[in-house]
Amino acid sequence: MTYTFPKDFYWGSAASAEQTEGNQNGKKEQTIWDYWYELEPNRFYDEVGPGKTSDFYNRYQEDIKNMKAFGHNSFRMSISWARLINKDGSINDEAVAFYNQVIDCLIDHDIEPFANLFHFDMPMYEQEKGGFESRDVIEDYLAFAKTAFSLFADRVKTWFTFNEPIVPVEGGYLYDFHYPNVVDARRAFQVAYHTIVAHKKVVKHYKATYDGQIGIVLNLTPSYPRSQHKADLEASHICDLFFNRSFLDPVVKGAFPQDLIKLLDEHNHLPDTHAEDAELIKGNPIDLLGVNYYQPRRVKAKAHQPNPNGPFLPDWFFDNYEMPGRKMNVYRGWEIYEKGVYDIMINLRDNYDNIPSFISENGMGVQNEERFLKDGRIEDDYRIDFIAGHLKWLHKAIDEGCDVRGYHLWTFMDNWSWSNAYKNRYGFFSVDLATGERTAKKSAYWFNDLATTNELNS
Ligand code: BGP
Repeated sequence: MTYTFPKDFYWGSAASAEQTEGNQNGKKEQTIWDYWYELEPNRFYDEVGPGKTSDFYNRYQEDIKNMKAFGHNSFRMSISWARLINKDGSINDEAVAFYNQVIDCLIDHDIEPFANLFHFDMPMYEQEKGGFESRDVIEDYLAFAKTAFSLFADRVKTWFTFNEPIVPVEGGYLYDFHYPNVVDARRAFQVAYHTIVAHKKVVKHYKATYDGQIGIVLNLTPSYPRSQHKADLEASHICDLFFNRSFLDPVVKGAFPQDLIKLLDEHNHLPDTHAEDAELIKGNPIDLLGVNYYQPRRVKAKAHQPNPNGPFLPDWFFDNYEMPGRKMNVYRGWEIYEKGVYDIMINLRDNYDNIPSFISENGMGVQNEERFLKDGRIEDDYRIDFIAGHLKWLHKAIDEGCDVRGYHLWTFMDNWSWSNAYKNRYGFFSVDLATGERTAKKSAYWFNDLATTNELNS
C-alpha cells in the first residue's frame, strides 16, 4: 500500500545543543548539566557527561551534508542560552559566529532551520538565581530570546520557545532525574507556571516584531485508563491534566484546565501568580505545535491511599498500569503504541481548534545497538518498522482532517542523552565515539526514499 503525504511536508530530524555540540568546544558558560556532571558523575550512565558528544560543533558541515543526502528538508536545532549569553549579560561573539554558520549551512543545503530556545539546558548562572522558580529569570529568558531573534530571525522562520517544558519540572522538582534534584510539588508547579509565563512573553514579543511562525514542543503522552470503570477513568483524567493539559491548554487555549486549578487549590498547591499574567496567558496563542511522542501512559485507580503526610505528588491520584500483551521496545523498555499519534492528532483536531502541528520527535532508542552491525552498517529494521507504523497512523489522521505538517525523527546521529548518556541510540547515523566517524544506518537510506518521494510504501 502507498501512503502519500501532503505537499511540503516537513521531513527531517531534531537535536539539541547540549546533546550534540560538546561543552568543551568554543566559549560557553556552564549549564546545569555541565555543573551536575562535575558534582555527581555517578548519576550519569557509564559516568559519561556532556563533554563527550557527537561533536556537532566541529562537524556540522559534514552532518548537514549528510542530512541533505538523506532526505532532510528541515532540521530542528536548539540555541544554547549558556553559549549565546555570557554570565555578565553580554553576547558571546563566538557563539554568534557558530550559529550563523550552522544556519547558513542548512539554508545553503535547502534545509529549513527550526530553532528552539530551551532544551533542558538552563545556564548555571540563571539556576543560581533560582531558575524558573524566580520571576527574574523569566525576564532574562526573554532577553535571551530577543537577542536570538535579532541575530537569527532574518533567516530562521520557525521558532520554538521550549522543548518538553514539563520534563525539567518532573526531573528537577518532582522525581529527581535532573538538577537541582528537588522533590517538592509546590516548587515544581511554580516552575511550570513561570515557564508558561516566559513562553507567553516570548511569543508576544516575537509576534509583535517578526513575521515567521512560533510555537512550543510538548511531549504529549496520551493517558489510557485500564478500564471504563469510574475510578480508572478518573485516574486517567487526572494524569492527563498533570502531564498533558497543564501545558497544552494554556499554550493553545489560553487557559489552565479548571479541574487542575480546583485540584491544586484543594490540596493548597496553587503557584503564586501576578495579576497581569492573566491577560498574557489568555492571549498569545502559538502558530505551530511540535508534538514529541514516544510512548503512551497507561494508568489505573490507586491501589492504596497515599500517605497524607508524605510529599504531594501527581501520582497520589493514579498508578501506572502495565497492560498485559502490550507491544514493547525491548531494547529501551518503553511501550510501542503507534495509534497514539493518531489519538493525539484527533484530540488536537477536535478539542484544540485543529492547531497546526507536526511530529517534532518520535524515535526508537536501542541499547547496545552494535549487536545489529552487519558488514559495517547497523541493520535497524526495527526502527524502520517503528517509523512506518507511526506514519501510517499519522497519515490516517491527516486523511481525517488533522492539520499535520511534518515528521521529525529523534535524532539525526546517535547523541548524548542527559543522565542516560549513550545508553539508548536513536540516530539515523551511528557515531564512533573514539574517532567521531559517522555511518548511515539502514533506516537512513529508507528514510531518504520516503522523504524524497513523499510516499510511504508498506
Ligand atoms: C526526549 C528528549 C530528547 C532525548 C529523548 C531520548 O524526551 O526531548 O532530548 O533525550 O527524549 O531520551 P532517552 O535517551 O532517555 O531514551
